Amino acid sequence: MLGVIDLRTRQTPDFIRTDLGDGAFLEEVLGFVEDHEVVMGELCRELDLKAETIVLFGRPVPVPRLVAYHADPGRHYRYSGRDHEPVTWPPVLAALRERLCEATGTRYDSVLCNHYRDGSDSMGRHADDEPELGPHPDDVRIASISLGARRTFRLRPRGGGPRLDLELGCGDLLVMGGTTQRLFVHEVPRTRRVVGPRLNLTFRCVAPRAGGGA
Ligand SMILES: O=C(O)CCC(=O)C(=O)O
Repeated sequence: MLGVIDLRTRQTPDFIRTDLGDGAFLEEVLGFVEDHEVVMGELCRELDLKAETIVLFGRPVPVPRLVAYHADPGRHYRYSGRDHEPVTWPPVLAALRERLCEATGTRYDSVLCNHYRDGSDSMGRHADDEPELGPHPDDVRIASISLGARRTFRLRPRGGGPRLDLELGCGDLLVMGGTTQRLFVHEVPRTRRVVGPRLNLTFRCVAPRAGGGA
């Protein structure tokens, strides 16, 4: 399925599209955030980043990264077994969202922020297919902006097959679209390399919860 991976074609002057087969695709803009040092500094100060725990086999286990969830009113999000209330957008994050929505043509209403403090922080294998993202996983478009240290972003076909490693660098934008969430899982593995902090922002479109305000 991934034999086409080197056949990259430019869809617009900025977006590099990678066809993963069977309707799954990635779009990347390298260096989408040019003023990344300023943006990352402000985000680290202003985001609602928190250490979280999840319950595994009945015991609380620390999540290996800091997490924040910012969203429009009513956009609650349940993941890792926890409900996340929408927290308002700090100005720097709101400005980044505007830039992203203009570039992608998608009106993102929420963002999950993951702060990897060093190489021992990670994200486990999963797909972004929670019910809040809509009834049709093939319509889900996730836009991910990476800031700080370069880390490996790994995709694996759910049905087995070769994995695809992308090295996401500072300021890069990655959009996952089409059937990607149905056919693939993704992760950010731990690394023994000495790496500095990394902030990743995954912008999403979340359905408003009934009675939760719009
Ligand atoms: O940090 C990343 O690049 C991936 C984050 C991610 O998989 C997620 O937020 O669902």
